[in-house]
Amino acid sequence: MNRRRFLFNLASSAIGAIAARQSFAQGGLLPTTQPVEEELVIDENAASHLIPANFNGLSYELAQLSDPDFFSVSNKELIAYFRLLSPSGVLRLGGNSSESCWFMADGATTAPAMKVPGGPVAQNWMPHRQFAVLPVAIDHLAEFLGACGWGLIYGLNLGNSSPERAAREAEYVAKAVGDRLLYFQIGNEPNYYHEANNRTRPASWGFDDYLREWREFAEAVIERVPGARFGGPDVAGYSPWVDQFAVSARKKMGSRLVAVTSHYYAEGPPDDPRVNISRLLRNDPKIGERAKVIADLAAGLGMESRMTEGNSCYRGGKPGMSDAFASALWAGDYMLTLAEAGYGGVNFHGGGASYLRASLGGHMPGDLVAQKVTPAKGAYYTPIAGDLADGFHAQPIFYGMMFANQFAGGRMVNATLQAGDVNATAYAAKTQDGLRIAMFNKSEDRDLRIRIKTGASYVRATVWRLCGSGLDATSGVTLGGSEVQSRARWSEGRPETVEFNKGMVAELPRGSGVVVFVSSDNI
Ligand code: BDP
Repeated sequence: MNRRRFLFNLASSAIGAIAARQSFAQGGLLPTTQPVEEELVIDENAASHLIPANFNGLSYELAQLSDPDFFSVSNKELIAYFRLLSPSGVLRLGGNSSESCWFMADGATTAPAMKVPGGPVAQNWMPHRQFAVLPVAIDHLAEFLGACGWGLIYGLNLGNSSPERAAREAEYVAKAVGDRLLYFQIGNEPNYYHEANNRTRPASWGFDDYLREWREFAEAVIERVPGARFGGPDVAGYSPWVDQFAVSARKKMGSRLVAVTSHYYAEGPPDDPRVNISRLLRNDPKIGERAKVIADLAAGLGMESRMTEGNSCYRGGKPGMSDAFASALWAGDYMLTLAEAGYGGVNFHGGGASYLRASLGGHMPGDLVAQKVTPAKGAYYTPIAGDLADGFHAQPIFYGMMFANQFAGGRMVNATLQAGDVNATAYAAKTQDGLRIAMFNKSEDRDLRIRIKTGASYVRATVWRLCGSGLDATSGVTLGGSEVQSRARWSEGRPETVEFNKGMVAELPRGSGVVVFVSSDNI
């Protein structure tokens, strides 16, 4: 590319920055200011973790299987959305509802007894009804996964089931899903079982009880599925159970235990007025630090670490935040934080509103907030919204997941951003064709101009921007200049291409992200 074109592109990036500033400013939010000039230094020699091709993932309630037409090859639209996210992602089924699902192996199988906890319903956040999963739903799921090219993590009911029931279900799943089954999990967030708003177990129930029960289930599964593999403990938050389980279960199960898993919700609950976009986007180094402890522990024991469930705000998400552009920036940044820490994958929770509501004991507190913002729609954090009747569409967080997935298959390298006091982050990975660089400006009032410097020489770079008209915008999000259209149609808009020898200058307006594809090729 000649110098004139290079300058034109730099100018058009600057125009992009001004436009973004104006649109935020037009909303009456922010004054326009000069961009802060900073530097990003990339050291390609300091290569670390490989980001697996199946890094990207979704998590759904197991109860979603009570509709055998949902995960089915006839649901072509959903397959297209999955494939747009990743050609080789991971679907995790579980959630609170997995503790009230039962496998109806045949016409003679009856539902297990349902323990509805006592006390006021308003204070109980576990399902109050059961969901039957039929063999046909598993058959359809297997075909669906084949059409998507995705793998499966399947959650068995530990809360309200028996080892024998779990084993029969596991046997059917293993046979139907075959190689696409990565592993089973047993129980969803068992570290909450003893709590007052769960009560799946008595208040005195602890880790040793859990591990004993978990093993009984696992042994029963192994009897019917000799090659069964497991992940766990699938607990909520930064629980010490993660470390305890990794060490003790690995000791007992050996190489059958393949993954250390847990959940992370950044904020919550939605009806807490302190939960807002600024808090979601604030810089929290503890997330990466804690993730690194788990990833290192898992790797040291020969296992993968995966965040099998999570999102921006628990209890269904917060309208105006979890379904807004801020969630795209949060998700992209969070995924790459975990990739840098050595995680093998991340699954964002979502799915049909009715199943999520049921998973929360019939509650969806975001509705109370939504009355002021948007009409109540259900699960506010879901990456893919909609249903079979009305069709599906990509929510803002979906774009953040697409963005971060550009790093899948790459190897993280050192990226040091001098961003002063601006809330910004940067990541880089080596790929077969060169280098990928991601930057997020999570500040609400400061634009950045970043001078990127690399050790090696390259030829050119293509830039994709992650943009929204405001952090609270619930529509109009774009990646690479384009929105995801109906039926998951998306293609990169007019490419922004610049020369890249040992660096370039990138404009990074407030509230935006950029992924730079740096290539050693001339074409
Ligand atoms: C998790 C549960 C999931 C819920 C989610 C939420 O596993 O079933 O839907 O919380 O609170 O703890 O949104």
